[in-house]
Amino acid sequence: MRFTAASALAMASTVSGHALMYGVWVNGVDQGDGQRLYIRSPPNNSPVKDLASPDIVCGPNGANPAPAFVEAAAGDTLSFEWYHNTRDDDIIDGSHLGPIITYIAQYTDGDGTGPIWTKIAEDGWDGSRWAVDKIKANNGLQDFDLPADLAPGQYLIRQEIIAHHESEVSFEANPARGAQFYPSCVQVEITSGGSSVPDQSFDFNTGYTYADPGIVFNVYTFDGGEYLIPGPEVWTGGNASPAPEEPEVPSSTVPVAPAPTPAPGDDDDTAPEPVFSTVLPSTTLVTVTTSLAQEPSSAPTPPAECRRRRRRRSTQSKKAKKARRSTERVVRRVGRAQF
Ligand SMILES: [Cu+2]
Repeated sequence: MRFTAASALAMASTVSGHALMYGVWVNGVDQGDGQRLYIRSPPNNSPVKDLASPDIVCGPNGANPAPAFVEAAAGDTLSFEWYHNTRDDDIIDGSHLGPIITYIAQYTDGDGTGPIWTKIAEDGWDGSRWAVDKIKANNGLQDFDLPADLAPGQYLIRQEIIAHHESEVSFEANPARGAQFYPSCVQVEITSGGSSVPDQSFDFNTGYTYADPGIVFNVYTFDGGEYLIPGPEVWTGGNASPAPEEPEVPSSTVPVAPAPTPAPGDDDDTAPEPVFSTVLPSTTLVTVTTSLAQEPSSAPTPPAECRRRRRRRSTQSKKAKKARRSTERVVRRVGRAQF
């Protein structure tokens, strides 16, 4: 488009709420700025809304491989870090309520279109907060665990924020509105793991539709009940049984249940929503938020790292070993550079 004063104004106002991915943490260790290095970063923080577009998969720059990969092992905890205009700012406008969903695919140099994706994590509405509320309170970090039995190799991991502030109508019916997708594809090399290969064959251009109640969704009239996260169920191929790796978890730590447990009584329709696994981390995060209140948004990296470490204390013993191991992990140049 031609750049005019009018379009500059339009952009200045519309850019205000959006989000971009900055980088990746592996077991609590910052892997550094990954933009255009190991992330196929879009040119700006604007959303994608057209479900028929290849951009819905990895964004407008999704067909251009980045020069590097982040290294991790199966079972590692990854944190994808988002921001609004500068790192550690307000992350995303508070109006942009919605879920954060994470998918994986075998690595491709292509744009990610086609039936290649498998959902490995999702975070929607937990009965009181949206996933977006939580990353805003968590310095932009969205945590998820890699499947414990994931096979080694190169992958794309796609995480998206879906913002619902204009999604009471579909983009198809009104291109001025519609759900806003912020997809970001990270190049990851799994250096060690098991033998499970993700196999859901999900295709965003056909699997996400405007008939999906989790896509065309009115967040303003939402009754606070159940929100149906778009896409397939989370793949459990690598996690069918819990990994037998935690002899050192203190008894005060609440064990992570493999699945929500049915409420014992099941006799009261007005009872709170089922407790999802996301509730535990969110309680931890609230504490941290208050202690962060006066941190300047331009704080240098070391304090930021301290803050994040504190947040993880509940799982510290479990993660400590891994964190040490991953300290030496660096982004490694792999394969052909494509410039
Ligand atoms: Cu926005």
